[in-house]
Amino acid sequence: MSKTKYNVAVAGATGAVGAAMLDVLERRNFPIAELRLLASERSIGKKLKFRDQEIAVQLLSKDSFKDIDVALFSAGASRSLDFAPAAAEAGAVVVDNSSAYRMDPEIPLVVPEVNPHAIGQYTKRGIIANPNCSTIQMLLPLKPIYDKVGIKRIVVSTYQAVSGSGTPAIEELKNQVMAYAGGNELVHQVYPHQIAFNCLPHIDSFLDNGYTKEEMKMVNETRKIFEDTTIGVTATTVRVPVVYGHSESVNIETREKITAAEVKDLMKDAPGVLLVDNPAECQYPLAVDCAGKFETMVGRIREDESIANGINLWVVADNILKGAALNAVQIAEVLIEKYI
Ligand code: NAP
Ligand code: 3JM
Repeated sequence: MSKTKYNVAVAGATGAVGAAMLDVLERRNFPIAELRLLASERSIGKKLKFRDQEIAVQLLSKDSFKDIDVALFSAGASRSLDFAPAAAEAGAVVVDNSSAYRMDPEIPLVVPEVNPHAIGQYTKRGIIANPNCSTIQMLLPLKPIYDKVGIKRIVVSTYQAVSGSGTPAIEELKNQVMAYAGGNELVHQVYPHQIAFNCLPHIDSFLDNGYTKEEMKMVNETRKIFEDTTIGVTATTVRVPVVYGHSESVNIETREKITAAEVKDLMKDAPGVLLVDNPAECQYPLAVDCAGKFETMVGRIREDESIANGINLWVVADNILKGAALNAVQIAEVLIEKYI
């Protein structure tokens, strides 16, 4: 640490992820001198609470970043494209939560427990990308397995919470549940279909290969973070009527044999991972238990009896915390500890 306190900007401070950023900065006691809160015209003058202060929200513009050391962005991909370069130009290091820069070869894509060494590459463009929520929580438990026995292929299906689509989606689910209970018509705007009492195999837009962008984020980001272009990944991403917490069924084929007991042992020491795996007592990771928690929960670990070297895992994390705000703040912590 070269300074004792840092000037931090949060772009998208009024959103679901922005609010979690403030919460995480406070909970982890990030050393802040000035906190600058930025959002759209709609929020100018609105006040947000941080520690014992009330801070007024300012308009996000190219001039917002004078004297800022770290800029945390979660205002959507097009705002990141429009304003992150200006923030970097002004001398801030940007940690971007959107998909805008993730696959740019000059921009590091980082999960601090998995590839912290990549953070040093921020010097190229002044921007570090935060991976997609579903990728982050999958790679935490896979990292120690990858290091020990190698991973050839991953087959993942996700069960993703509506909070990943922002505050309006949470309202849509709640309104539909109330309408259903009252015998009224279910109205949808955020999603193309009813989300209450339903599962939508459709997150982000469809591509020519039949996959969604969300599915291809998991494929491409995994390869970039593991620095392994040979790893096979296939994903099906599904929106489910859960408010907080993404769940994932992860099936892997390893290069060498590993037993379920050995995987459980690895999980006990894996950074950021909490092993919850006692089926006899009905204990396994649940979305309703992960809300507000920093750990990624892993359970239902068992051998895939259909192939020689296969393992199944059930992985659950708070998509707004480890999937977005916490991971971004952890990157900022490494930055101030080692680099700025
Ligand atoms: P949200 O609740 O809808 O909040 C959106 C935020 O962006 C609000 O603060 C909003 O400000 C701001 N914003 C929108 N348009 C703007 C503009 N033209 N100029 C300045 N600010 C603008 O969404 P969210 O769930 O927090 O997600 C925000 C972004 O974070 C997403 O679009 C995505 O890129 C990223 N994200 C990443 C992950 C991940 O997996 N890493 C997960 C979720 C989200 P107002 O309140 O003033 O409108
Ligand atoms: C999660 O501006 C946008 O369209 C953002 C949409 C979005 C993203 C994204 O693509 O950045 C919403 C929720 C993500 C993400 O993490 O990839």
